[in-house]
Amino acid sequence: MATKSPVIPPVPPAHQPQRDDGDSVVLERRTQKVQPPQMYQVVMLNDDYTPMEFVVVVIQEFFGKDLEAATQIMLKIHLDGKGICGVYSKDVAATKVDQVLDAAAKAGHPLKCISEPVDF
Ligand code: TYC
Repeated sequence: MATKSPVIPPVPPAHQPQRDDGDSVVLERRTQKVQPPQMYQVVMLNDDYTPMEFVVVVIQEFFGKDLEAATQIMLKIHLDGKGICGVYSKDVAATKVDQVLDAAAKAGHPLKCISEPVDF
């Protein structure tokens, strides 16, 4: 009975060990092909009705900021119309948005936030 010999795929020349004159083996450096994952920023929007204190508490609670940092972010949103609360992977950013919108709706405030790719 004939046995099948294993099929060994050829190694591309670029990845074959290169021998120099001595005994050492030099492997060619591979270029990095993977990209870092796209990150998403959670942007909170200003409105005329949500109390400042509520926004500060939300930023502390969901974005891990201390009172001073949360107050600075809230004031920036109040003055500029929007501000970045944090930068996360896509799923985490979406969860933060859900948490903020849920807390605002439960408290009866129109506070809104969105997530968008960084460098949008
Ligand atoms: N502009 C609101 C006020 O004067 C405060 C506020 C700040 C609302 C930030 C939303 O994302 C916001 N009460």
